[in-house]
Amino acid sequence: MTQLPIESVETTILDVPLLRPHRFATTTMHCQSFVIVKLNIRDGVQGIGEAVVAGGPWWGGETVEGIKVLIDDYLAPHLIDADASQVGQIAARMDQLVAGNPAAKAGIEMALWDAVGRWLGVPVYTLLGGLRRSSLPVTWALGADPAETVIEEAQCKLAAGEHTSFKLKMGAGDPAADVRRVTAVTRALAPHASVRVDLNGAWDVVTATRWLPHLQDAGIDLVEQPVPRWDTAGMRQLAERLTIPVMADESLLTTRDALALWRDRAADVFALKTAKAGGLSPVQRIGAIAEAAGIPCYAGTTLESSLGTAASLHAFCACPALTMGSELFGPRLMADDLAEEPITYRDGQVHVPDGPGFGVTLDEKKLTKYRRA
Ligand code: MUC
Ligand code: MG
Repeated sequence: MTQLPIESVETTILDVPLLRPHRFATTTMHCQSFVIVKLNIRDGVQGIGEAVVAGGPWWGGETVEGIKVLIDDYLAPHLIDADASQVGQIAARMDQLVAGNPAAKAGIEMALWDAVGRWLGVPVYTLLGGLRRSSLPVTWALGADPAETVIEEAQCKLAAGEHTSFKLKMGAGDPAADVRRVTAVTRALAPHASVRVDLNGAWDVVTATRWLPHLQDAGIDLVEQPVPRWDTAGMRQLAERLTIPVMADESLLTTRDALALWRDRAADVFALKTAKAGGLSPVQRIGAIAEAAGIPCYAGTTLESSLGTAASLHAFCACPALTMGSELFGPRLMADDLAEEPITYRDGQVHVPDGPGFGVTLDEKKLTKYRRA
């Protein structure tokens, strides 16, 4: 008996300006775009999801424009009359219909969970096994900008008592100059702050072997994805050579990736992300492998709004292996918030919202304001 028949699926692209440009190794973001997914279900129940990429196709190959077409033309027609309470069945069907495209699938899977939580009147974390923690520390991500720029920004965050952990983007330009930049930042912020780096796979293993020991000596606490996603042998070499942990991000998309990374001892820490995994259930499955393998996990960001951040928090706060904190700073980098009541950031922590579904409500006025023409 179909409990929650889906009557229609609406997708809307939103473009929200950032408070400052966010510079990666190969591209710079000035605004974040979202595909807001509305699942309209009989009896007025509605589930909201958010599909997001990190500022364009450079990270995982998806774009918000492609996500909208994929959902509208290839997934939504198969969702009509499906039972939204059968999240796993619908997710499996999506995998039959479409290979890859985890961010698009995550937007729909998220909306399914939100609808079921609202229908039952419970927070989604209850449906995922309950909370292991109700908040997560938040690392603030600094762009691949000059040392003085990022030092000033980090010192403002430190002075405000908002963040004591910072992630530096690097990998753009000459490695020696980049290492000098990161060393200057690390020395300027120590001992009041933790600094880690994310290379987004920009270096080869020879360059990483040459330069990462210098950053380790400078005092960084962790290195994320130093070499390309396919070079898990290089990740293993670096994990064996360094005393600071090596975290897998681009190398870790699926449960199979997680098993292989553990088997090959190719990462000390797993970065989990709702968008790259394909939703909350895949995050839980990867988290379960990490827990069995004794590999601690970190809650990564794809620069979600308060909506996507809330959804991710429900999964991350219910995940036993998620002991390395988060970088769920997205809503604080944006010039406006898409939720009627923004996510709570307090004392350097981000707090999972309570209330049915994800506990946040899409602000329809912002949907209108930021809707792409
Ligand atoms: C990542 O970890 O590669 C999105 C924002 C950010 O600072 O990093 C990316 C995701
Ligand atoms: Mg990363």
